Amino acid sequence: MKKEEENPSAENPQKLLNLTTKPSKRWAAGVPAVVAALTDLVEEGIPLRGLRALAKMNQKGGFDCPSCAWPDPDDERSVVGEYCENGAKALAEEATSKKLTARFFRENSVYDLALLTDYEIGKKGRLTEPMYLRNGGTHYEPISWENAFNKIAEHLNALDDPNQAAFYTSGRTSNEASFLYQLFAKEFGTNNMPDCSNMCHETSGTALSATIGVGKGTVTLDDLHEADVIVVIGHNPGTNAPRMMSALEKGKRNGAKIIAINPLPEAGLLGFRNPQQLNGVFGNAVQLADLFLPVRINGDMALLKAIELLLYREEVRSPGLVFDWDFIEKNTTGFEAFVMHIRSHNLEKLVDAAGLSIDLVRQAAQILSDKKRIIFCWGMGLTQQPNGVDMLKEIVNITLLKGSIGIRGGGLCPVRGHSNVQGNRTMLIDEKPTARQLDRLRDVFGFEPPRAHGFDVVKTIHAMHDKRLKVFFAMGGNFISATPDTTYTAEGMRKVNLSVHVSIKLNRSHLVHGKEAIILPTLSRSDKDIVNGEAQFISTENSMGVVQSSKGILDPVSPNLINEVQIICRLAMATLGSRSVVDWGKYHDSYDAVRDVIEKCIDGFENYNTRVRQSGGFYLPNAARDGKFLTEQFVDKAPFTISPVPEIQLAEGEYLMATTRTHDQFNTTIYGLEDRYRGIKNERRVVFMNEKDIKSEGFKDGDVVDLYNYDDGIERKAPLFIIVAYNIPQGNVVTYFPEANVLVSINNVVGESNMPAFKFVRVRIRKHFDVK
Ligand SMILES: Nc1nc2c(c(=O)[nH]1)N[C@H]1C(S)=C(S)[C@@H](COP(=O)(O)OP(=O)(O)OC[C@H]3O[C@@H](n4cnc5c(=O)[nH]c(N)nc54)[C@H](O)[C@@H]3O)O[C@H]1N2
Ligand SMILES: Nc1nc2c(c(=O)[nH]1)N[C@H]1C(S)=C(S)[C@@H](COP(=O)(O)OP(=O)(O)OC[C@H]3O[C@@H](n4cnc5c(=O)[nH]c(N)nc54)[C@H](O)[C@@H]3O)O[C@H]1N2
Ligand SMILES: [Mo]
Repeated sequence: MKKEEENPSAENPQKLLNLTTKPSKRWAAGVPAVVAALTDLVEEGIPLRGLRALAKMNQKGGFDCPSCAWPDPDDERSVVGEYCENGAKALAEEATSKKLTARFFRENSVYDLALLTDYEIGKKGRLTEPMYLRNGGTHYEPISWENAFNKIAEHLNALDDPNQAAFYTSGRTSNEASFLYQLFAKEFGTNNMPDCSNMCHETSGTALSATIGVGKGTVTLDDLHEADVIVVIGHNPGTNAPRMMSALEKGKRNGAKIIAINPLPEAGLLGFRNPQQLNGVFGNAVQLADLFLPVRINGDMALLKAIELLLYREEVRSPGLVFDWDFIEKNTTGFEAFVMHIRSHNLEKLVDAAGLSIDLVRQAAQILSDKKRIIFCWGMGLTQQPNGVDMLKEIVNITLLKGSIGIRGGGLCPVRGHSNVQGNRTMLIDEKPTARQLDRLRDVFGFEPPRAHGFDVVKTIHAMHDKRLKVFFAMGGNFISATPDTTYTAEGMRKVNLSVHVSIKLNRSHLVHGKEAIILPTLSRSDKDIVNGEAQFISTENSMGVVQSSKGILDPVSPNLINEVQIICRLAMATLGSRSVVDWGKYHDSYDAVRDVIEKCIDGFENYNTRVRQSGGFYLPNAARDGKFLTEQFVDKAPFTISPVPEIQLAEGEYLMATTRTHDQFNTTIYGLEDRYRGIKNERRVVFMNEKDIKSEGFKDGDVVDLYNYDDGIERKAPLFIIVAYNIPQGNVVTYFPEANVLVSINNVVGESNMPAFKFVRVRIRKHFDVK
């Protein structure tokens, strides 16, 4: 067989680069961040285009940063720039003037492109026209928009059952496009709407809906400024929400104590030099965390229970000082059983399971004991654990004991990932829509939406394997690289008849594809979006429930790009034709018309078109933020919940691995090969390991090893990783996503939320012998 006819590997090329290491940093941002931000724009060849766009990013009337979902200040925006280093990198990545033309695809086979790393693929430039890969084809060829839509429609209409198609969403998609996308899927007849939330904050939504009656956080940015204690647990703000650092700094200046809980001493948790203020760029770093707890991977449940036990003991000693009795009585249920449960624990055992010293845990409880304005912020370190839902419910327990929800300066703060991932869900992109939401759509549009729950990400992958899924359509994202069990997922993807990706750049999911494949290029956040001669704006919802407008300002790289709203409308018209009762033509031409109908279908969007035009946008209602807990099952009370402390047994030579992001990537988009804060340069295939473990295994820092996982009795191997001695708890290792995804079993999921447990992977580590 010619190599071009073979299936290319679904993984990044397994070769090493040229690692150099430095000691990890004890503070984040400052001058290096400013320099890094500007370097990327220069490297993409767009210093002017880029700087002009940066000046508009996250400013009122400008566009929403395409990177993370951290909110913008309600009042003053920084004059130095309301963006961070990583926002600037995200912009450089999409605003690049490099283009992929038909010629590029003619000269490069799919096989050859798959030999490149994600980093190299991403740097090739923006997609400029629709491309089609025929069955058995080796190269993508240009296809007209019309033919592309007809081809997809043909495939969709040939299905025996609409549930043989799945419609994936990544979290960049605007509110307007998201709403139309789910409407199309439902009118077509399926709730198969897997999305990146199924790998990200599904765990938070599940835990919060069950306990406080809303699947979102309850705090605003001002709450962070006014808190007494901010706990940052399982999250790396210096890298993944750098503008959160300004809020932490302000909170700290106003007197808040910060507790950081993380197996790694992340630079952004320890200190900060604010690059948005001149004294921050050049002055001394502000110390952020007052207390750092280097918890063992998955040791958080034991830690949280230990804190609860200490708080309980303190309350017994000083009644009324620690617990908020009025709040507990008025708003909660299940307190007695919960206290009995907490009392039954042994403090030493809990502290031991958390991998911490009793002294550190006591200090944490001490900081919390007489405070009420407490905020918990969390990220993937908790949501991607097998018992993530339980752990978040445990955090809720603490805030209920303290009466911290629904007050200024207190509450729950899941730090969302993608810039509009929260908006996607509000717009009903959800494989489990509620009867109430569906009734409303039915009443507004006059068709009966499907009621059965659809596939989430993990179920989609299984359905690909079993050939229950025949068409896979993705609105953004990089399904192959973002999902677990890379080899298994790739096998599944290759079984579908057609894979379609709406994308701004080429990525691995276009190279590991269905029997036929289509790439539809689209506009990015920073691009001008002109419809019928008029500049349009879209809207998004940030991590704190603020809906605001976003208007791109850059000239698109190609005249042949259309926006996501138009792609969906044209797809719907081609597929449903006269079967449809929705006026797709109207929505195709006007985002205002889309917003008008969203207002009719979803609560909280009254006068959407007017309010979204107001400077700074508007807050969506959030009952829990107002101290009301609309839990049906518990008749408007927030329940205390009882969850077990997991018993983790590791066999001899087995380690627990968490996969994380470097400072130089946005998920599967790799900006560069550095992880500056952790002291890593020119390599992504590294495994952070405790010095003592390195020694006891007979390894040395810098040794080249292979990593193995044996879940489900299958050997999964990730070859060629370099050991880096690091300040990490014994028995734990950390690698980067997506290189290590091949090791994560598809069956290693979070209870209830069914998310892949990307931060709880059992691995074995062996020397790589055939290294020259
Ligand atoms: N620049 C940039 N910004 C981003 C992204 C990006 O890739 N690049 N991605 C976006 C997306 S989609 C998301 S979801 C967020 C992700 O943002 P984060 O939630 O910060 O994601 P991760 O980098 O995966 O790392 C989470 C942290 O969890 C810690 N951790 C691992 N295991 C445990 C554990 O058992 N307990 C505790 N307490 N901590 C643990 C890790 O050491 C790490 O510091 O960021 C968003 N913003
Ligand atoms: N091992 C491991 N795996 C993980 C994680 C982890 O921590 N560890 N984290 C998980 C998390 S939290 C998430 S959110 C997922 C992310 O999963 P995805 O959302 O699927 O992945 P991304 O890398 O964010 O998607 C990047 C692609 O989106 C496309 N894109 C960018 N902007 C736009 C746009 O405006 N429109 C369109 N149509 N396309 C666009 C680009 O072409 C780019 O290639 O990964 C998950 N996977
Ligand atoms: Mo995410």
